[in-house]
Amino acid sequence: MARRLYELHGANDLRFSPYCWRTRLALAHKGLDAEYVPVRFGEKDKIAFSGQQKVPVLDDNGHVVADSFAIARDLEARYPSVPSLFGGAGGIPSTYFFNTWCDRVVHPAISPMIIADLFGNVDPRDHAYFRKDREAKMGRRIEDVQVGREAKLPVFRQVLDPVRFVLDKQPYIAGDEPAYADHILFGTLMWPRCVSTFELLDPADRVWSWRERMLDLYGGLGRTAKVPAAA
Ligand SMILES: N[C@@H](CCC(=O)N[C@@H](CS)C(=O)NCC(=O)O)C(=O)O
Repeated sequence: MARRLYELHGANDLRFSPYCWRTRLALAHKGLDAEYVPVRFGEKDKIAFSGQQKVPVLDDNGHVVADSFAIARDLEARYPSVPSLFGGAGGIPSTYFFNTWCDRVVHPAISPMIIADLFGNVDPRDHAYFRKDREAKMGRRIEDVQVGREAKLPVFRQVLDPVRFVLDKQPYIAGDEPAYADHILFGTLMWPRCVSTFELLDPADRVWSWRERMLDLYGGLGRTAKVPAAA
């Protein structure tokens, strides 16, 4: 048996799923090794054993959990003696709020600025599925959504203001040390980084400096991730 993380796989070995990044960091934080199993959008059969259709899925020696937040909670419960992801059980509900805020507020602010770049880095075998699915949800052609993205940057940066405020008082979102709240937003920001050369953050922003520190954690897990070649 082994510990396996099933995660989304794009063209040219790019791994850009924000949720899979969260789980990668959660595993690294706890010092747990995993074998990474690439899954394309069109390979739902590979994760059928999990009873649902999305990645990440963690199969920990036959113990199967899907959904990044559920995986983090599960790792915390089953590996309590290694560094905590939540700073104790009391940290789970507030971290869940932060997870929900990232998914429901930060992701929609990023998506229109990178969706065509993302499409360009989806495995070509998944292009038809991805276009049909996303264009049905957005009601527009993928290429049209990204046009004029520079004008959307100020709104996105404004959205991150609560994070900026907190990082003025403490080095990490979770406090003095990084924990799962940091992995959540970092995963969110790895998604554009792994598909686009369009920079969302200003180097003068303390969110940028935080991301720099996060990129170097766990042996440079984020820093060494494959990113698209500059145009
Ligand atoms: N709430 C889930 C969301 C997982 C999710 O949406 N995963 C995407 C990859 S980023 C997926 O598997 N999508 C499959 C599809 O769109 O067909 C989590 O936190 O893990």
